[in-house]
Amino acid sequence: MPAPLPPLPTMIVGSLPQPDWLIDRDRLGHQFPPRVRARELWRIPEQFLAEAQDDATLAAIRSQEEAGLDIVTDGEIRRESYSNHFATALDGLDLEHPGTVRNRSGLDIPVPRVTGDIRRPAPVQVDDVAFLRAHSDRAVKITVPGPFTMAQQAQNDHYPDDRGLALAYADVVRAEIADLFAAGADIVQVDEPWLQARPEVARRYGAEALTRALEGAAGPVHVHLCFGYAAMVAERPEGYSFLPELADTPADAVSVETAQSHLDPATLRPLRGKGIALGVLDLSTPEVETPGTIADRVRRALDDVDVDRLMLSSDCGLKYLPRASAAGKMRALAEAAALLRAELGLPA
Ligand code: MET
Repeated sequence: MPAPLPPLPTMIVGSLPQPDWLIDRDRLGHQFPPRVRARELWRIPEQFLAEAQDDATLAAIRSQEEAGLDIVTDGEIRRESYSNHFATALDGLDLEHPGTVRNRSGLDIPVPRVTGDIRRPAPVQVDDVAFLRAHSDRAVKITVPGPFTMAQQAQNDHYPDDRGLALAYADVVRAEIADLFAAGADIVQVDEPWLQARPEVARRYGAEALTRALEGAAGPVHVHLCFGYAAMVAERPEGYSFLPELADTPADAVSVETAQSHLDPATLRPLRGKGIALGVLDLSTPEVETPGTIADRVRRALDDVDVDRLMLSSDCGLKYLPRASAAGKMRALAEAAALLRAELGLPA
C-alpha cells in the first residue's frame, strides 16, 4: 500500500513526452491527436514494441518520482493519443473505413465508425496499471477516455441517437474502471475534454453518461476537463462552458486548467465538496516557471476551494513538451507544493 498522501498532493494530468526513439513525435503532434489506430508512428518493429514501451514507461515513472510528485501515472507512453488506445480496442467499430468528425479546431478528422453494439471484448489497460503498481511505491493514477468524449470522437452509424451511443460507451468505461481498481489503481481519471468543447450537447446527456460510467466505482474517480493541448489549440476562452453541471455527478474530484486560461477561481465554487485538481502548469511554453509563479497560481484559488481537498496538477497532459521541460515543470510543481505547505502550516 502506498503511504497516505500529504496535503496538496502533486501529480500530472496523465501524459508525458514519449521519447523520439520510440515514436515519430513530429508526425504525432502535427495536426491533431490520432483518433483511429496509428501503428505507423512507432519507430520500433512490432516484435520489440511492447518491450520498448515498457522501458519508456519505466523512464516516465522514474521522472515523476525524481521530480518529487506524490501521485504517478504511466505517462500514457503506450498510447498514440489519450483516447485512441482504449477507444479502438472496443467491438462495434469499423476502423478500416473510418468516419469523420469536425474537431474543436474546425478540422475534419478520421474517427472510428460505429457499426454495431459497443462492447469491451477484454480489459484494455489492466496490464498498464499492473505494471505501474509493480514499479512504484507511490500512489498511482491511470487515465481512461470518458464516454461523452468517445461518443463525440466517433461517427455513429448504428445507435438511434448520439445519447444512446454515449450511454453504451459509459457501460464499457464503468467495466474498465472496475478492472483498473481491482488491478491496483489508487485513482482513476476519466478524461472528458469534449464536455468543454461541445457544451450544448454536453448539457443534454454529458452528466448522465458520466454518472453512468462512474456508478459503483471502487475508488476515487477524477474527471478532467480542459481546452485542449496547447500544441494544437492556441485559443483559451475566458471560462469553462460546462463545469457546475459536474457537481451532481459522482466524480470525487474535478481536474481543471487554470494557468493557461487564467480561470477565475470563483468558477470552482459550485464544486465545493468535491476535490479539485488545479492545473497550475502552463503548457503553452517550454519555459519552466518558478515554484513562486506556480504557488501564486494556487494562492489565487485558496478562497474558493477546500484546501484539504485541493491537489496540484498540470493544465493538461505534458505529451507535447520537450522532455527536459516536462521534467523541469514537474520539479517546480513539487517545489511549489513544499513552499505552500510550509506557508499554510500544513504537514510536509
Ligand atoms: N490524460 C490526457 C493527457 O494527459 C488528457 C488529455 S485531454 C486533451 O494527455
